[in-house]
Amino acid sequence: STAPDWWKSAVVYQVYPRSFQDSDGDGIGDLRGILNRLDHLERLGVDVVWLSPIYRSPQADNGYDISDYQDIDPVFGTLAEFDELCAAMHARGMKLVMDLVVNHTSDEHPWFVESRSSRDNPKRDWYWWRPARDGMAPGAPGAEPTNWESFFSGPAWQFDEASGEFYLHLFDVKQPDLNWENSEVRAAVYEMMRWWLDRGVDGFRMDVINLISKHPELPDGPVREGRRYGDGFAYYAGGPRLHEFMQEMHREVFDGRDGLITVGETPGVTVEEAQLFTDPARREVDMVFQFEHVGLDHGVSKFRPRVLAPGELAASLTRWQEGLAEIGWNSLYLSNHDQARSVSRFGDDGDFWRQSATALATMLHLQRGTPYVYQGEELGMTNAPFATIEEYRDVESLNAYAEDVSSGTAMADAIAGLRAMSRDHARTPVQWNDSPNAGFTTGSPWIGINPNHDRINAAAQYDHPDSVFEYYRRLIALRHELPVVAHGSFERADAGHPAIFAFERLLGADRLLVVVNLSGAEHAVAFAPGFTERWHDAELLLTNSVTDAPAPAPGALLGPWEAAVYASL
Ligand code: TEU
Repeated sequence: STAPDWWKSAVVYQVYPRSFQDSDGDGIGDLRGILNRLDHLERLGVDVVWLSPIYRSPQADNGYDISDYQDIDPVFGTLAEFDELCAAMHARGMKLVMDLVVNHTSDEHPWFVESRSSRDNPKRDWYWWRPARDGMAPGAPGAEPTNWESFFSGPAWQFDEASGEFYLHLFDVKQPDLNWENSEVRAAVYEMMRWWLDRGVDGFRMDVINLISKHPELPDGPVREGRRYGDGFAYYAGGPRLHEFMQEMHREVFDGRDGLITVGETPGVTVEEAQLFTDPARREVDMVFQFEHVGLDHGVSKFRPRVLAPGELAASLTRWQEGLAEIGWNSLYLSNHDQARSVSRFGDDGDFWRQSATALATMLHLQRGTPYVYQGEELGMTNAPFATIEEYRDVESLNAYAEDVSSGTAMADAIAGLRAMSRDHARTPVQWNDSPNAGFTTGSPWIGINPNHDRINAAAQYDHPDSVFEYYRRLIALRHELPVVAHGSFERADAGHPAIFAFERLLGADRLLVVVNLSGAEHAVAFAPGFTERWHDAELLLTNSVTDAPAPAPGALLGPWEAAVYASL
């Protein structure tokens, strides 16, 4: 549809092509594999498919290091196969969103090859080049132009012997940051974006788009306890020209086109900044991925996680529901290719696996915003039981492990942090059936397949009324059927025990009440004043309970991970 805000009642499905479906037996997922699985996506009822990068890439960061923005990497297929997939999705009424990774390129991109070739190359200023600090010897500790730490451990600057300067890479050394201060860079990016939209693409997910404007004076950041480098986030994110660039991009790329959807990935964004990004009057992006809830369990660092207290997740999501209630729009997600599996991380992948997977889905999909389903989340896929460092593949995880080992900060169990938080948990192949390779490949998979695919797989869940897949299908159908789900207001309704998360959605006379027990213990439901009267005669619309339907009345007991949705329509 091309109604201006069609994306408010849409559900987006994220495919990580490398791990979705292999069709040529090389153990790596590919475009033809996705084509062969479109029935699964249509059955689930999703409206939009976001593909993680499929462009030509050395795969240093699994495709988030791009060496040709306008070609498909041979490991995934060809441009002709892309066109076939795009047409097939459109034929089924699905839209296709590409991953836009333009804060940085691969160091093998021709732009960077030219830029590094000499200090007076015309493309030198397309990247961030700086001499060693204060004329220090480049190899001396602290010689880097700023003290910033990379997201992937170690310094964020790499010395280039040939041209005698350092270049900035906020991520891997093979991912040099583009210099968006340079209007030639911006023009080249916008031209590439228009080329994809002209080819039929329906929008973009914009990788770390809040990093494209940096504070040009490049100041040092504070060095945190136990860290070797400084935290430069305040200086390399949310810079002074960020919204200027976003509005220029909208004018140069999106103006005059309709039916599109755009989402900015903005690590560390605040509610106030998210309002600036998503206020429609500002013509920047439709929504952003904020990171508050997926940062809650980070201890002193991501790989030193802490256990959340009951109610922390609900409180964080409530802050964002309230923060963008009047201006802007939320994306709704718990999973993606960078986050450990939500049922393992926020639920219970043991005794209450199905119950907690469906409770989390209820809580997320019935909030105000556009929900994102990450491949396998609709099946309740869990973290992988990787027991040795050799089973990990992700550059972020491997670098963090190497840093721990080299700096002697490793814990007794040197991979405890990876076991809990590695991005690889999200990257094990989708579990299609209980055959040896889960139906993912006829070859040997690039990463281990979770052994629990013998019981957690799509074939075992299709048409089973109590399966996670069928529950997701019903939730997605609700968003398409009831305007109150997409357009209703949000109001927190619970009181009493913090493990109970209840909220009301209102649109005119239509009302929904969502009540979820986000814990493994039974708790009484208590409502804030004013809700009790409104909900004494509610009609049960949906529950994940396979036994009894809990009444919404205050004092009713909700079993472990029980969720119920009541309606007055
Ligand atoms: O992720 C950016 C990002 O913030 C994550 O790397 C996150 O900070 C990290 O995983 C800790 O949670 C985007 C892509 O989604 C990611 O896959 C890429 O590795 C990264 O940018 C660089 O392109």
